[in-house]
Amino acid sequence: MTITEHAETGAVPEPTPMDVDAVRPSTLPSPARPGFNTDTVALGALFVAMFAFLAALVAIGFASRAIDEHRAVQASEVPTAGATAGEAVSLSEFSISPDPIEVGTGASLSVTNDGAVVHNLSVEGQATPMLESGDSATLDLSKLTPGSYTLICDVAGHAAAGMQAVLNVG
Ligand SMILES: [Cu+2]
Repeated sequence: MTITEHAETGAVPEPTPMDVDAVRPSTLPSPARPGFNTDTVALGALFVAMFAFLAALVAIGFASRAIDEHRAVQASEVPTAGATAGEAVSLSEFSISPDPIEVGTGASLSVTNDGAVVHNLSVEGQATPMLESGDSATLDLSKLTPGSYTLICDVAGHAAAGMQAVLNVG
């Protein structure tokens, strides 16, 4: 009876120190594990930081590419505006068409005499040579600042007869 009691009582206190010992080893390595975990986390954070840095570089690369492409588009739009430089103008009896004529600064006009008699095109002291029927010439407008001008034919009486057109620059 007493043996079994001892055994029982002995068996009861024994697991308690075992539990304490079981707890102690687990608590002892656990401070060490957080040490490992901290390093692992630090390494992980470093990798994440490096990845983020690389991703940022790639993003910057794409952004600068996008800017370059945008600039390229803008640059290609400039010659398109320049295409207006050679805007076709037709002379006839007795009109200048189109009217009005809209151009950007630095533009020029591609003038053709579609009439039967001699005509020219003149604005602010700039003029094409006298053009025979069917002839063409370029009228340089690069000296004109933005504003509204009147194009005329210099042949006597032609402007009064209707050979006038509004030229808007800018
Ligand atoms: Cu004329």
